[in-house]
Amino acid sequence: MTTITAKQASPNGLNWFQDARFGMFIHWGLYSILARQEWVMHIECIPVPEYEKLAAQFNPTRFNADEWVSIAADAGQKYIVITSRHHDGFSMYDTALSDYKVTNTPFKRDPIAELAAACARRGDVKLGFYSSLLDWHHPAYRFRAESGLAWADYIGFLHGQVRELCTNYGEIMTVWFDGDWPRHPFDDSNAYFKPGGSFEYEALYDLIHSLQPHAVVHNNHHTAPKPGEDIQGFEQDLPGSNLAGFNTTEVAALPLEVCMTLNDHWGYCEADHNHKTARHLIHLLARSASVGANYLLNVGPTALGEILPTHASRLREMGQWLGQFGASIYGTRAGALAFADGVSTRKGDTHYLHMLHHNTECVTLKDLSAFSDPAAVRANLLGDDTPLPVALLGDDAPLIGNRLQICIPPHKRHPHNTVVVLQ
Ligand code: FHN
Repeated sequence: MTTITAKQASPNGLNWFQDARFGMFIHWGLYSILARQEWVMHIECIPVPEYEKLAAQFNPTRFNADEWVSIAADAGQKYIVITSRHHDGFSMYDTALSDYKVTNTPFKRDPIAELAAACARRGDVKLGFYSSLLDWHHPAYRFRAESGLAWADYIGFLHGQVRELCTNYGEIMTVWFDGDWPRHPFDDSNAYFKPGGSFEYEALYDLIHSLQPHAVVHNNHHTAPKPGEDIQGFEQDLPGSNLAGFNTTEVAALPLEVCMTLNDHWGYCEADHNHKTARHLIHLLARSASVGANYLLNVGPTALGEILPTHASRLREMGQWLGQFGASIYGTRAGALAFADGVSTRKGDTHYLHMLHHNTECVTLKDLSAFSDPAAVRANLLGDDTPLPVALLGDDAPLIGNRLQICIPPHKRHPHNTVVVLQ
């Protein structure tokens, strides 16, 4: 009997993902105890036996899955992607494939099972899992010579964990892989990053698409998408820009997702107070949506299981903006209108202008090709539906040609992002 393997997420899954537009990324693990970000084991050259001792200290007594899911929901985040196992190799769920896991700590509980139950209770936030391809702890990844294990043993572990994640926690919306980066020069300091062979992506992706037909497969390798990957991701950059220095890949014709830290680190970093403002975050959300990308915004909870109050506050403020103007983000696709000081999104023949500079009084649209009849365009303020006058200019400056101009009175502008609807 031939096994039917799905080669991509279902159309429903892909559409749901693109409509969702805004998610919460969570980096949480043993590294949260040291509070010096998720790469602390590598950066501080902590030997495995030393790092393993952290497991005996992990007891997030303030963890409350319903609270985390409510923070995401109140922020307007439609999904959560949480680290099931990061590069340090510690599993944050009750895996049957390793004893190096959260249920073997003083905490004893499975926080991912509790998050899955909390998402199911609410019904308006879906859950997905981050899975690190590299593993600084697993004997079949890092210590094959000493352990006598083979690369195939690690592949069995990796694929086995993905099968657990796709089987034991209900319907999930993504599996988000990370760690297979051709950019890393494998020198002595990181030779143990080097994979011992293929990750066997075709079988891995088929496994996901077969067990979770609506889940999108994402692999954060910073190169052109491979067969079976449903979305293309950009890390710390908008699609097409490369401030981070490793986003040199062409933007593919796939659903897109931008992932970013709220401050400068993914895992909890006590010294990092460089938290982005709500205004900047709302702009990043709008800019991502304007190029057809989701915005996956990260929080790094503490070892006690708390999302930082500053991060919760920023997310609440984003939720307040989305409560008024969410129609310009959710369910939209890349914008068709270009103008100074802002970006646009669209839903069919409805266009949303995101005015990102508070002191911009008027929007001028020069490329009117998106309108069948520019003279019939109507403008309203999103939020209170205030009608706005639309001037079709052209005779006054023949060299510039026809253009539409919409002006918004100062008292009607939002301090962070004023949205005008054109129909
Ligand atoms: O090394 C990881 C890092 O810790 C974090 O998980 C980010 C999230 O996109 N991905 C890798 C860096 O590219």
